[in-house]
Formats: sequence, C-alpha cells, structure tokens
Amino acid sequence: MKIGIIGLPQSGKTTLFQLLTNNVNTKASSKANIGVARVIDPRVTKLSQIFNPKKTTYATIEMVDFSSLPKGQLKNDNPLLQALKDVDAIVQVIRAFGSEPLLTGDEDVNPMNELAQIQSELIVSDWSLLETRLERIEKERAKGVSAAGAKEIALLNSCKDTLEQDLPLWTLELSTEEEKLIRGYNFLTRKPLLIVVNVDEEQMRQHSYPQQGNLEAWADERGIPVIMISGQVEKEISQLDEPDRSLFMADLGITESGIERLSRAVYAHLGLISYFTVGEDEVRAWTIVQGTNAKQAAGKIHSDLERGFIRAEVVSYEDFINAGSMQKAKEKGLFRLEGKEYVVQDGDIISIRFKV
Ligand SMILES: Nc1nc2c(ncn2[C@@H]2O[C@H](COP(=O)(O)OP(=O)(O)O)[C@@H](O)[C@H]2O)c(=O)[nH]1
Ligand SMILES: [Mg+2]
Repeated sequence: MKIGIIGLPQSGKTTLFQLLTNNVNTKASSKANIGVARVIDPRVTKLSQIFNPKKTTYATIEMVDFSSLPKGQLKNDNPLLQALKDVDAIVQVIRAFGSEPLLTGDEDVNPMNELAQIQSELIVSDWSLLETRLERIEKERAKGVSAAGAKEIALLNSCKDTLEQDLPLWTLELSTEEEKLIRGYNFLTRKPLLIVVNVDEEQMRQHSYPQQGNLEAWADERGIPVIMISGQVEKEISQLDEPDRSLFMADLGITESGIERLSRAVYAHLGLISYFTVGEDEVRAWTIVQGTNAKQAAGKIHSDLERGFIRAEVVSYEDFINAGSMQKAKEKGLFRLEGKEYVVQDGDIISIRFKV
C-alpha cells in the first residue's frame, strides 16, 4: 500500500515523512521522496514480548513525500502527477502553526485556504485529463475508429460535470461496472483522502487551531478523517526514551503518538485490518482488506499456502492475551478451526494448515 503526502510548501510534509519513515536524512528536493513507514501496532510489540522471536515484522506502508505542488503544476505532463496517480490514498498536510506570511498569499495561517488550493489542484488535474480524453474520443468517433462505448462516454461526461461543480469524483456513486470503466484513469479525486493538520505544541495542548470548526465541518460532511499532529512534538517524542516519553505525552494529554494515530486512521479509512502469525522464528503483522477470507489471507503469506489451503487455526488476539499462553488458549477451547470461507477478523492470530 502506498500513501502520497501532498500540501503547500512549508506545511510540514517532509517533517511528517521523516517521522513516519525514520528517515532523518531526507533533503528537500524537487523530486518525490519515497520511504517505508512501520505501522506501529502495540499488539505486535506485545506478541513479540511473549514469543521472543528471532524476528519481529510490523506491517509497513510505503510513503511518498511529494515536493510541493505549485499552482497549475499537476495540469502538465508532470512526473509528479504520474507518481501521484500510483498511490492508494492521499494525505494532505495543512499548516496551522506559526504566523509567518505563507504561500497561500495570506498574512496568517489559513487552513481552509490551503485545503481549497490543493483540492482545487486535484480537481483541475482530473478535469484536464478528462477533457483531453473526451476530445480524443470525439476525434476518433468522427473517423469511426473509437473504441469507447456510449456508456463510457456518458460516464466520462458526468465525471466532468461533477468536477465542473467543484466536486471531487468520490462524491459520485458508481456501479461496479462504472467503477471498472474509470479505474484505469486513476483519478486523483477518486482516491481516499485524509487530512493532517500540523499544529504547534501549544495548539496541541489546547486541542485547537485557527478555523478548526470550519475545517472539521468540511471534513465531517465528506467523511474525511482529520488528524491533528505536531511535527515539532512528534520529533521530541521520537527522540525520548521511556519513561520520559510517556511522561511528556501524558503532560500533553495524549496517549498515542501522532504517527500511531495516523496509521490507525489510514487503516480505518481504507478498510484495512491486520492479522498475525506468531512463533519462535517470527512474529508478524499482515495487512488485508476487511472481508478477506482465510484462503486469500493465506495467499498473502505465500501462494502455496493459498493453493494448498486446508484449514486455518485461529485465536483472537484478545482471547490469546486473556488466556496467557497458546497452551491455555487451546485448553480453554479458544482455538477455532476455520475453513477457506472464514472471514478473517482484525487481530486474528492465524496458523495455516496446507498441503501442496
Ligand atoms: N513550529 C513548528 N515547525 C514545524 C512543524 N512541522 C514542520 N515545521 C517546520 O516548518 C518548516 C517546513 O517544514 P517541511 O517539513 O520542510 O515542509 P514541506 O515544505 O511541506 O516539506 C521546517 O522549517 C520545519 O522544521 C511543527 O509542527 N511546528
Ligand atoms: Mg518538503
């Protein structure tokens, strides 16, 4: 899974990227920075303490830090745009800290304006793609060589209408068939969106920042998660060891780092869950889409496990922790033998029986 971080210059994208990926050497550059973020899951940490395996593997998310997107840049055949088309979700970072004049052209921080500017860049980008495509289809039809069917053309036109009303394409309710027809376009405004508001320490303590009400109302209406993070505070948290770390966080009134909150929000918004495999060799988290069955989930580990799938031995994380050990969990009958159609649940600890 790949997440693209976008936003105006100086909003804190690179800072966030560095925190997420532990990549402190990233330089500001005109290209996109790519890194891998570990999804901090306390359950994996706990399982690792219990099994003491040779290796502990957290789930990961590939992060792309897009250098800032100046006005109009996404309209062109920009390599950045190509890279952005490739992500599974977009995180827009918005600056709420500081009071220096900003690139929004405002005298003070203006989160709503930052939001509007970037969102309109995305809309314009999709719109120009559609316009080019529709023009080409028209020319081809005039020559009688267009492969595009009437359904596709009608759909593309309704997409264009939507964008012309200044609405992102995820506001369109599409049938599975329509969804298939436009999948290849990789429209930016059809990708899941999350918003990170970058605040300073004081704002974090107060739980407030300029225009918070407006921003949250905007996001609520659209079902978009808003995560308040302070790049500055996160940096400090990441540099502290226990118990100072917990003390500092308690002082701020938070129990989870912003990075943890962000990964949880990404999982929830994209409908992702984790299941675990455990043992002396490795404790590992696997990411799957909600609704994945046991056989498909086994395929995440290895195609042989999917092909030769017989049964899955399953115990939930909670049951396992409450029982205290695998042995006790088995004695208490908390282990279940599930078939290939079993829908894997978040936190399932699974062992696959297979034969190839
Ligand atoms: N005070 C404060 N400064 C921050 C915070 N996050 C980032 N910065 C600073 O803001 C500037 C721009 O950050 P950067 O991550 O490079 O922004 P980008 O242009 O969006 O990649 C840098 O000088 C950062 O140190 C924050 O939460 N608080
Ligand atoms: Mg940057």
